[in-house]
Amino acid sequence: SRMLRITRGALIVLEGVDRAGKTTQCQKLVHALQQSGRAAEMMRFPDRTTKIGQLISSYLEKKSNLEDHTVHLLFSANRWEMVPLMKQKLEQGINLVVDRYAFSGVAFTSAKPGFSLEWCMNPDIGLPKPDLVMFLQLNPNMAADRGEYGIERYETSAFQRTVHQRFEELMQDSSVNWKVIDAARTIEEVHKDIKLLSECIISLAENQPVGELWR
Ligand code: ADP
Ligand code: 2DT
Repeated sequence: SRMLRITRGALIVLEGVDRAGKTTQCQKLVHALQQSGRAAEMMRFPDRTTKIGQLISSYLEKKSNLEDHTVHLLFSANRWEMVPLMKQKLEQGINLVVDRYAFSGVAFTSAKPGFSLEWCMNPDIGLPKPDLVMFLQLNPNMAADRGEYGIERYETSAFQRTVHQRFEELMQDSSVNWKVIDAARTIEEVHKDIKLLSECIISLAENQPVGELWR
């Protein structure tokens, strides 16, 4: 027909250890896409604004304790509760730039003793699959140079090293479109790479349905 077809937006995720520059780069990417006339919005996980997000936030701030399996499932539920909104925005042609996703979920919980990668992945199977996951690669020593670790849970160099190893294992999975970005450069240099990769994937994604993660 001669009706206008609205092409879908792309789901773009930034992952990496603390201090790698995820938030900085998500904001710059959204801005750059908007400047070039594309609809783009940022999201982040955990989304601390929902009821589930408030439970998570209180846990991360060490104001409450939660059993390890329980908190893992809350992080996953915090993604699932946003899925209807995410799908709606993608269908409306809005590109979503997401600061952390299921990969952080798996990397952080599986860094705890007794948690397999497989167990951790299960609750996130079937989430909207990112068209592109950029891993901001930065060695933990350089990350530590970008500022003191904060007081939140998980913010210790020993734990972050294990998290980094788990991310390396997740990146072996070729069903996910991983791109490793050298995050040890200037903010502008890193941004240039991220923008180029994102523009490419936005064009490619237009003609494909949104996939299902790990299925
Ligand atoms: P993340 O979201 O991955 O934890 P942020 O974007 O919050 O990282 O950045 C952490 C800190 O490092 C901030 O102070 C930020 O200004 C700084 N930073 C971000 N990218 C770079 C970079 N490429 N070089 C130097 N410092 C950076
Ligand atoms: P920031 O808000 O500073 O990114 O820190 N985390 C995150 C998990 O343990 N599981 C998850 O599913 C997600 C998305 C990473 C959030 C902290 O919570 C951790 C750091």
